[in-house]
Amino acid sequence: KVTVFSGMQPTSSALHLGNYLGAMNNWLKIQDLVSKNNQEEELLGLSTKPNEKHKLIFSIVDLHSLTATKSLSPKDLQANTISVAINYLACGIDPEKVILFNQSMVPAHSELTWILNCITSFSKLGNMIQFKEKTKTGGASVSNGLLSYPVLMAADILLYRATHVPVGEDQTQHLEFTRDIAQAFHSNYKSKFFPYPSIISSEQSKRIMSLQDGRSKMSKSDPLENSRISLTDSDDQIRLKIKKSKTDTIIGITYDPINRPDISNLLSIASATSGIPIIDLESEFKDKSNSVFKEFLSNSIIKNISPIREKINYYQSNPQLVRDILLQGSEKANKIANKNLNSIKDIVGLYH
Ligand code: AQP
Repeated sequence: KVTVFSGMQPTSSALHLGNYLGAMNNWLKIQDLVSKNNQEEELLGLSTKPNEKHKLIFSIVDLHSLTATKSLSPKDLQANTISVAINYLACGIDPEKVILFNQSMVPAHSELTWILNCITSFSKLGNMIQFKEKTKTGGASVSNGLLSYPVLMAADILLYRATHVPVGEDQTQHLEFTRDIAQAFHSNYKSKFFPYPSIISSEQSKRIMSLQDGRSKMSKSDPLENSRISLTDSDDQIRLKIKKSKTDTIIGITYDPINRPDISNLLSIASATSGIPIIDLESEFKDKSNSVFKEFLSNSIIKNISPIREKINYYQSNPQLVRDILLQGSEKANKIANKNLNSIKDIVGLYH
C-alpha cells in the first residue's frame, strides 16, 4: 500500500517556480495516478494496482517555518499558512482526493518529534548540509529548532508510515536521515513499525536555480525578488524578471550546467514548463539570441502560471472555504496520526 507525504513551509505568502516544478508537479501527477484507481500503472517509480487504497497526505508545515532565521510576525505566519493552502488548491490539489492540512493542527507531529529526538545523534544533526548552509552567517541566533529541523521532518513522514515522499533534490539528505532514524528506532525498540520511505523527484526540475545566480537554488527567503518567479506574479512581472535574468557572454543557447549554469537553468525551466526536451530546445535556439530565447521562456512560464494565478484570486476571495478545508483535513490527519502515535507509545513504553 502506498502512502505519500509531503509539505511546504509557509515562509512566504506565495510558492515559487522551484516549489512548483520541483515538488508540486509531482504531487499533481501522483494525485492523478492514484485517483485513476482502476488500472495498474507505474509513474515516477510508484506503482499502483487496481482498487488499492492509497493515501496522499499534503501539509502546510507551519511548525517548520518557526525555524526561519528571519522570523515571521504571528499575523504574517497565519496569513501565509492560508495563502500557501490557497496556492496548493490553485495548483490543482483536490481535498476530495488527498488529505490537506496544516501541520500544527495535528499535535502528534510535535510528540513524535520528541520521541525521535531522543534517539538522534547530536553530531549527525550538526553535519546536515542545510543546517550548515543556513547557519553560515547565523552566529548566536541559531536555534535548537533549526538544528532539529530534520527530526521534525522525519516525524512528519514516519507519523503516517509514509512510503513515498515527493520533494526537490535539496531534501535528499533529510530523507536519508529519516530512513536512518526509522532504522535506529527499529533497532532500539526491537520493532519494525516504519516503512523506509523513498524520495520521488523529477530529473529535469529537481533543482531550479535562482534567476540571478545559477549556482544557488531558487528560494522563498532569497532577499532578491528578481531571483524567483512567484505563482502570484503578473505576466508583466514574469516577462521583466526573465528579461533581467542572468546569462553569460557566450553566444548561442547551450546546456552546460558546469560552465554555463545560468543559461542551463533557464533551459531546464523552459523544458519543464513547455514539455519540450532540452536537447530539442538547444537545437532550436542554438543560433538565436538570448532575447529570442527569453521571449519563448516567458511565454512558456506564463502559460503555466497565469491559470494558477487566476485560481489563487478566486480562493483569496473565499478564505472561509479554505479554513474549512484545512479543518476537515486536520480531522482526517489527526485520526491516522493519533492511531499511529499510540502504537509508537506502546512500543516505546509510554503510558497513555
Ligand atoms: N529551487 C528549488 N528547486 C526544486 N525544488 C525546490 N523546492 C524548494 N526549492 C526548490 C522544493 O519545494 C518543496 C518545499 O520547500 P520548503 O517550502 O519546505 O522549503 P525549502 O526547501 O527550504 O524551499 P525554499 O523556497 O528555499 O524556502 P525557504 O527559503 O523558506 O527555506 C520541497 O520539496 C523542496 O525540495
